Amino acid sequence: MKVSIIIPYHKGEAYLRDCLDSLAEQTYRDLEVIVVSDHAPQKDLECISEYKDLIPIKLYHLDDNKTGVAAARNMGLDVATGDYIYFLDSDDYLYENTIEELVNGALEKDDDIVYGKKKPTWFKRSIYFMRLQEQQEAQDQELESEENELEDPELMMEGDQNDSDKGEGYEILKQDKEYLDKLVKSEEYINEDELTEEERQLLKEARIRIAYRILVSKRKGVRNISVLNILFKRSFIEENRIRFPENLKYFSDTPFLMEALSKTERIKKKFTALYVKRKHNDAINFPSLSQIKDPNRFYEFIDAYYETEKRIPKNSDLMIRFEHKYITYYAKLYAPRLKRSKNDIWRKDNFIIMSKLVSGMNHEVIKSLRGYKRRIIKALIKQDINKSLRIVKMHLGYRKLKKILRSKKELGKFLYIHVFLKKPMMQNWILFESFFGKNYSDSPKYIYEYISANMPGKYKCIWIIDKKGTKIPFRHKKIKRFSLRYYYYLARCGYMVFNSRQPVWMVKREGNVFLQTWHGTPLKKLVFDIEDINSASPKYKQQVYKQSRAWDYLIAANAFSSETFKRCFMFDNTILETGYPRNDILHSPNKDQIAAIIKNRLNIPKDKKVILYAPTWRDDEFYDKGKYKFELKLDLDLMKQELGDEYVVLLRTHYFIADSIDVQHFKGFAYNVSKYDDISELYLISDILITDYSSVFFDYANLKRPMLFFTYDLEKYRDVLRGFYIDIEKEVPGPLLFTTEEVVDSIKNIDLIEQKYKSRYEEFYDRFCGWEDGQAAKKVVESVFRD
Ligand code: C2G
Repeated sequence: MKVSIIIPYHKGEAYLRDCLDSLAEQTYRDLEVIVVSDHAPQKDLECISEYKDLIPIKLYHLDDNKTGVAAARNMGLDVATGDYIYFLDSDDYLYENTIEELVNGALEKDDDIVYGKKKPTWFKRSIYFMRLQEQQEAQDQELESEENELEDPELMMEGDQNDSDKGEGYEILKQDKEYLDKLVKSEEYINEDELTEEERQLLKEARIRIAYRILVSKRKGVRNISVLNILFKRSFIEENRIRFPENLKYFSDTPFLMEALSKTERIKKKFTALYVKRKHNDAINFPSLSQIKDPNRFYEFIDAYYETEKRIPKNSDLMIRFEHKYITYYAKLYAPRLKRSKNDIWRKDNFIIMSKLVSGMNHEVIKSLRGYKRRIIKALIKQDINKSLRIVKMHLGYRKLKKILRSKKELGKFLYIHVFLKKPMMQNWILFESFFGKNYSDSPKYIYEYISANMPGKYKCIWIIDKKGTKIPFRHKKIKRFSLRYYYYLARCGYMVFNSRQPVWMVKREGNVFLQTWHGTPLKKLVFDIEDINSASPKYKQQVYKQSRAWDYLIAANAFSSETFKRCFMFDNTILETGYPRNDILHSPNKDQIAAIIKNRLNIPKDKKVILYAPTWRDDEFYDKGKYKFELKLDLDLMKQELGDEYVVLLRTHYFIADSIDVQHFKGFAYNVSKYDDISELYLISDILITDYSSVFFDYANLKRPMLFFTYDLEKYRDVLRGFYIDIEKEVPGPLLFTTEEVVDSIKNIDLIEQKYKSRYEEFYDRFCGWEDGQAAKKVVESVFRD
């Protein structure tokens, strides 16, 4: 049984490779892969020939006068010779047994259609399967412990009882819809030979009903209805001449699938066949069809309805369900736009076109509607646009109110937009934030102190600080992030000095000056330089793009940062090439006195030298959004034993880390300084730095003191998670170490290490610290606060 796999291809070679790799690894081998190029670049297509020895692959080209997924898939259908057809998108990939599962499913009862399950992801293949394996291992461990529990005789008995319960009422005779639906959903094998004709008919209807529910009605909106991960018998498609409507760009799957559902006699669910649907993470430069914002989408939405209506019988069960779906989608998505859209022509069009469409629908459908949907559709039929507007307004207002009453953040945002933004902006108010309000630190701190010391009284300074009791010098106001006052100041301050991203919903006001200091020389690839983002949502690039449009100034600590920021943020406002204000303290003439004070404050014995361990966070180890795990891989026992006489160790986790390291057993040797506000002050008191892939080493280098790199997971971090801008093995000014023994050994021989890395350190210093002269805050303030 040959399966023809049809892949339309337009662009995205890296994605296509993942896709073809997954085909080359299919356990089912009787394949015919048909790639239809929709005017793809020649150089991309060359990669296809590399797969010729691995899979039977053929390349076709759409004619010059044709374009789009629908036309490409139709061409694939015309040239396919397999017994089955399977549509695959060039940016997605499969599990190795996907096709085998589907074919086995189809062969059981000679089905026309067998559909599997889709798994959304934004990971490339290597990471996706790596994670899956990790999850599987964790699950296996859990299962093992559950199995142990099962040995309890009482639990065993309970299990037995359940099984015998299942036997009852197991026949199809019950003719109960719900029961049948459950049966179909369970994918249980049913011996149809033992059924009566009537029962068989009922079962068939249940199968189509479930398929419709899964493939159409459960899909969010109409645009997610898709033919992906469905095996179609080719003779079924050809006998019914089912094709994609080529005039549709976004919704061409809908009429095709609906027609197939209405004509099939034999359809089956096979959820063991999995399809990985990849979400694109760069909606700015490489949007997927669903990420494109196109006002024509509405007209297509309408066309797709008529196209479907043409293909399936009026008043059929399927059509009635489909009409429901359309009404729901319209009420949820397009009706609200009657209010939101500023385009009058579109609004009228929207109204008239939809009212015509609804008028042609089955009356029972309209009658069965309730609440908001009923009111809006009735107004549509009466062609009363003003009434519709009122209904939509009421509906949206009510929803908003519910949201506001449920969450303080929503209330804050509401006041921000409707009240605070309406008040005048204050040109002499400055809002400061460092690491999302976690502490008083980083460049915003040094800029604030410079302004306060040198321009007293000129500005009102407001700090976003979450931690109670944070000590901040000079006159200022403290507010908590996401408190009502936070929204108030976010709306009214003329200046903002932030070291990380601001909220996406923040409105850039006319005349507002936003100084983004950022928080490190980039080592890990950022935003548009990341090919596959791994722990951020697919919205990451889109959001950072929007946020960075609001930044008027961005600080670069060195020429490398300056170049990188321009590219990775697609930034074209002013870059301040001044060095980092946060590093001024490292060049301060009285840094030794400052260090003595800090050492004293932290109760660190004066006679001990200090090792600072400051690792970064890991994209793939987290509990929840922004809450990352950290497992200490340094053996503190060994370190204390070997180094305790001469050194103490300061442990400093990244601000994203939620775990707290327990140092109780290491009193007098290990100190947890993760909550200490300002890491620059910790650099000052440290004699040696141990770090990994954190930008801390760019800053610490200003002190020219020795650095060690504890990179126990280098391969994973560099090759799989993010990718680095510099070659960490060749360019960092210290050794890469993989065990505590190596770390201890290096510390014992720190003089030798310093000598060995001397020239590399000098090069590194010139490249990344050359601009730093202790005057960065002054230079920044003079450029930004000029008035
Ligand atoms: N940091 C810290 N403690 C650590 C690690 C980092 O206080 N254990 C602070 C340092 O100021 C550091 C900054 O957080 O410069 C950024 O930390 P990175 O580890 O480099 O990680 P990330 O937040 O991903 O920022 O352009 C810079 C990049 O965005 C990296």
